[in-house]
Amino acid sequence: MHINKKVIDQICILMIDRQDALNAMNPDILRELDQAIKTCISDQNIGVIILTGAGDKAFIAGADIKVMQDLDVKGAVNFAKLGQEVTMTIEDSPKPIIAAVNGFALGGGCEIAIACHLRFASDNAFFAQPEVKLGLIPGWGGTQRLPRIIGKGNATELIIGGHMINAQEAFRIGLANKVFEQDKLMEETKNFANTILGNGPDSIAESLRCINESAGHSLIDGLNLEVEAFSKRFGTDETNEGLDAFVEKREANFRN
Ligand code: DAK
Repeated sequence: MHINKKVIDQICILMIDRQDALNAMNPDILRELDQAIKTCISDQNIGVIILTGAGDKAFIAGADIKVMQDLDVKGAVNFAKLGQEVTMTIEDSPKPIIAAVNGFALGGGCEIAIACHLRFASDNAFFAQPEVKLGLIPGWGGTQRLPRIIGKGNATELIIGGHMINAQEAFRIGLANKVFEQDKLMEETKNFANTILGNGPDSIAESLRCINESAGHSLIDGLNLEVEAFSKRFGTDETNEGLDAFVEKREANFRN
């Protein structure tokens, strides 16, 4: 088992723990992560998921290079599809998933981070898509998600340069949402998770769906999707509670 799970007050921390390989992902760990996230999604007692790496050096140092050494074309298709399945499970989660990037997020590790809804980084974090240095290209969605998050120019620079950038640079280009001192990362990430937990769970899920579906849609199709999702909120208990709480000058209680 390489995924440690801890649930406290509706926040689930999933920690990838394979420190002797800087948390590099092999097929077994990918499957384990996929299952762990699916279990969190169906657990009523979990509202936010935080994904991080064990130790103080790495979030995930990439796909396991030793596994890739033995791949033929068919094996590579399967490995790419498995990683892409995990990143889709993450991206499609109706519960927010925050990557707490506590060190190296390289190659497949960066791709898992960019599938998450938010990236909070420690000041010792480094991000890279170094696949071209290995004679590869990103295989778990890097060429598709990175341009959508940081723009085509920045993504191209990272993907064909293959170089590492530090947390501050990642923040500057919009790859990291926030940067914290290393020993504050989990505390600050949990603080933001608690902020999210104060908000309506169905409204959050619908917002994530609209944001995700905006990619690949024309603006007008995206706006229509938003109108549909927005209007469906009306008449629900959650929306009634949110609107009533504001008018009655009290905190909304969405989760009990
Ligand atoms: N895979 C396997 N082992 C890794 C690893 C990785 N990605 N990264 C680190 N390790 C292992 C090292 O081999 C070493 O193991 P031992 O030699 O002790 O057995 C241990 O972790 C500690 O690493 P170092 O001794 O190298 O530690 P340093 O502090 O000196 O350096 C480092 C840290 C992160 C700078 C360095 O380890 C490094 O450069 N690691 C490789 C990072 C990297 O290139 N990551 C991207 C991998 S490529 C696709 C599917 C997927 C992908 C692409 C295509 N298709 C199927 C189409 C994804 C590609 C990638 O992710």
